[in-house]
Amino acid sequence: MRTHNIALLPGDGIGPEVIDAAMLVLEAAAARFDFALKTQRYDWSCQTYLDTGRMMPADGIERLQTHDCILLGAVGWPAKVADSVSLHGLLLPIRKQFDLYVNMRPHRLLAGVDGPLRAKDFDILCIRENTEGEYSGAGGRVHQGTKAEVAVETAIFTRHGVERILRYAFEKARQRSGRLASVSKSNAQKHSMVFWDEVAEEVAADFPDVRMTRYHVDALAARMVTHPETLDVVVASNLFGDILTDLGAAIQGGLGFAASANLNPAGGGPSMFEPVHGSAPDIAGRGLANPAASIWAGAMMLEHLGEVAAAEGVIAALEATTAAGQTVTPDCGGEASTWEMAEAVAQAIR
Ligand code: GGG
Repeated sequence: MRTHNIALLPGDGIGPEVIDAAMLVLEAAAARFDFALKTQRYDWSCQTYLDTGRMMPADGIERLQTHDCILLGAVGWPAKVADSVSLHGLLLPIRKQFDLYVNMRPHRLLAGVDGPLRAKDFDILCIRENTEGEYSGAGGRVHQGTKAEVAVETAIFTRHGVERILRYAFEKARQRSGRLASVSKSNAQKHSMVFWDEVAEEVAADFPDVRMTRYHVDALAARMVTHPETLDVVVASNLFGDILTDLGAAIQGGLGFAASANLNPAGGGPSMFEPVHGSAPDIAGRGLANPAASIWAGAMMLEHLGEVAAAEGVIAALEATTAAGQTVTPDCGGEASTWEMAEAVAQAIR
């Protein structure tokens, strides 16, 4: 039997709940579609940081390397650990170490889910650069705590990094509608974003069948709200992509629905799948979290593992559950708990 070796990183807050919920569904899919999931759980979190001074052990990356994929819940416990510590101690090093340079985030309305927009017929695939740009971590602070304090955060854009994310996005656009929106802010950021636009034009020359439109990020954000149906594949830098995909989550009904895949198309290490949402400490442990995003992320993982029929089965079951509207969490107007909604999705697969 085909066996896939998965590292589970539940993390903080609602992370463990949504990962348990996703695994309930993925196990149902494995049983139905004849494959096995071998899982290893790593409870690396802000609690690990408080106990050991590190978000993950020194050999954490080596341990993750042994798996086919990583399924991550959420990181962050801002009351106890600075968000910058949790992000730079776990999520960002995994993306960087495994060179997961593509962060792919689909935005569409699941059946039965009402987004806040009048336009319902949108299907946007955001491709976010995931290893450099504004999240490079380069910079520093001097004269801390004085009136002369200075903080510098350097965004690093390399030709290698910009070109490869654009090429990936062009390929995706070619497979879909042939339309690509490339996002920058080259009127204001005259070095990095002018460079982004130049590389985008160069890459575009290799894809004559794809119609690329360049947008400034502010204009693109407005268009996502006013005319989302005019957009298909959107490619953006790390920070712009992070912000735009929270907007994408909002228009698809909330962060509880937004899933993501962190991919290295060249392979060589595990790819990572995660809901876009954070740890939501205010609702942690209460069964209120919507498991749709982690289930959808799990489906993306199955597709990546070659289990395409199972991935489609998971999405179909999730949509059957949201369309029926009876066993959904309070953010979708229901009264079900995280686990009950996941159980309904799993039941629809079985
Ligand atoms: N589900 C993963 C998570 O906890 N994300 C929180 C977050 O702030 N992520 C920032 C990022 O995706 O770069």
